[in-house]
Parts: sequence; C-alpha cells; structure tokens
Amino acid sequence: MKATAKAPANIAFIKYWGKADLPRRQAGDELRLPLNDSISMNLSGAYTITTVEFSKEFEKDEVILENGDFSDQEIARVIRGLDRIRTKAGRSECAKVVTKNTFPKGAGSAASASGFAALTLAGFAAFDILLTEKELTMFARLGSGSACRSIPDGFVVWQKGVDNESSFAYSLYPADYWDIRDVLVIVDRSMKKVSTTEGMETVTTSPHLTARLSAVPKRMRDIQETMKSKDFVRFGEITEEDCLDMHNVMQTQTPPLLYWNDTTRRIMDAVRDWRTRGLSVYFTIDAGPNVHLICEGKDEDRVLEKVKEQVGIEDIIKNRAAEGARVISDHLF
Ligand code: 2P0
Repeated sequence: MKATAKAPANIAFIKYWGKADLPRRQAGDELRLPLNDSISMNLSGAYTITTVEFSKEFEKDEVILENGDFSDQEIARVIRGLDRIRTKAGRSECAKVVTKNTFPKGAGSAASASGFAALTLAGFAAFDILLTEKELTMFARLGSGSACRSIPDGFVVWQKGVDNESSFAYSLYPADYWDIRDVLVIVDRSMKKVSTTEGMETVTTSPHLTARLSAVPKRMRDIQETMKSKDFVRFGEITEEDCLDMHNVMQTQTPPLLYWNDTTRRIMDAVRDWRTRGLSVYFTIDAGPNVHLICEGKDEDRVLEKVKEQVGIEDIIKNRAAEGARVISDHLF
C-alpha cells in the first residue's frame, strides 16, 4: 500500500488571505474556507514529491522531509492529513511519509500548497481509493488552503464557497493555454517568522480588509477577462494590484506582517523601471520576501538578464505553467 505523487507549487494572481471559518478553527474543526475567491497558476519548477506507504507493520506514523526538517507542529499537521485520509478510507494502518521539495520551505513559495496536494493524492492512491478531482481539492484544502489549487491543471480558480462541499478548485485553462512565465527570485531562503496560518488569524484587525473584500469579486472577473483575451498588460496590472492590496492588509494587521526585505523592495522598483524601458514584466509576492516576476515566454530571457544584475539574489527558479498533481510511478526513494 504505497504510492508516490508529484504536485506543483502555485502562484496566485488574485490571492487568498483570510479565513471565513475562524470560530470553527478555534473550536478545533477548521474547514479553511477562504474569505475570497482566488486564481493561480501551477509552477513547473517548484514542486513536491511525496511517497506515502501504509502498513500494518508500522507502529506509528513517520514523516520525513528529505531536504530539511519538519517542526513538531508541521508533523502533527501532516498526521492530521493522514487521519482524514484513513477516516475516508475506513482504514487504520500507520504510515511512512517521505517527501522532498525542489524549493525552500516556508519562504513564501507555497511549500504547504504542493506538500498537501502531494500528500492527499499519494495517500488516497496508496489505499487505491479513487476520488474525483473536486473531492481531492477539498481534502487538500483541509490540509492547507492554497493546496487545493495545486491539484487541477494549469490556471486554476478556487471558489471560496460557503461550506466544505462548495469550497473547491477547478482548472480554468490547461497549462499550455498561455505561455506565462514566473521567474521566482529567491532573496531569502530562511523560514518566515510568522506562518500564513497564524498570520491569517489576525486579518480582521486590518482596517483595509473590508475594502479588499469588496474589490476582489470585480478583480476576479476582470482578470478572467484578460486571460480569455490574453491581454498580458492588463493581466499583469491586476496581478500587481492584488499583490499590493494583500500586502497592504498584511502590513496594517495587528501585529503587522512585514514580509519584504531590502532586496524585495529594490526588485519591485526595478520592475517598474524596466517597464518604462519597454520590458513587459510584473511582480507578485506571497507571504515572504521572494519575488515572482511574471512575464510572457518571449520576454523571459530579457527578464533573467535584468534580474541577474541585481544584488542580494540567492537563487532563481524558472517556471512555466504546469499540470496539476499526478501520481507518478516508482521513484528515487
Ligand atoms: C495565496 N497565500 O493565495 C496566498 C498569498 C500566501 C499569500 O495561500 O493556513 O499556506 O494553510 O490555509 O494556504 C498561503 O496560505 O494557508 C497562501 P493555510 P496557506 O497563495
């Protein structure tokens, strides 16, 4: 009873920040229903590969991260994910989970998204349980909200919904629909000090949250229009606008969440400067200092050339749009 899955990280153009079911979470029954819809693209160069093996021989669950360490809290969260899979499958075997990321965990590059998408897929596959894609997105969401967007292919919408069944993700377009690139610029590999789960708990302390939640529905409609017509400039503008809007909420929460560092700010300024010189590139930033440079395939080489001139860069991960999570056959472990 063993299976391996590969799942991509995803970058959101309209972002998820804040949960609607905080009282439930406090009661210990978190559904991770988001306050707003979001839209993302799976990343070809940033992914997680996870093997789950269930066996009667195992006396306890074991969770191993091959290239790093999990905290006790993170291991407990993975085990809660295994428990949900066991409950659905009507099984009780303990598991060995071995996982590996191609990118730094906790640095705002969505390791929990690819991680819980891969765990969900591998876990159900190990028990030979076939779920629909929609059901898989719901189970992945219970592990980490944004993980639901790493299950379907390409460009993905997460519909916020009002309960467990109505909050799921679906593919809007396949990966080859539009040649969008994400040049992920790592400016700090260390773990962020405040996790996204913790950070979202105080979202309602921001005086800007109400304005953000009123703006997002139109932004969701508008960005989907730009995707339909492949209007890259407008698409980039909306992406940047939503990123700044989300960070405005984060920065005005109590306590404030200040994720950017000097290099982040320098790259944001540089992007604006490159645009005035005719290079069509936009930035977006998650809950960390790393910068995602969004451009079309034809401009990627120029973007790479430009960004490599910047100081303070630790790594660059090139991404195209990717398919969603997949069960893969035997592998390295
Ligand atoms: C996003 N982020 O839409 C936004 C942008 C971070 C900033 O989804 O508590 O790790 O596990 O549901 O999914 C990160 O939030 O939070 C996230 P939990 P998650 O990509």
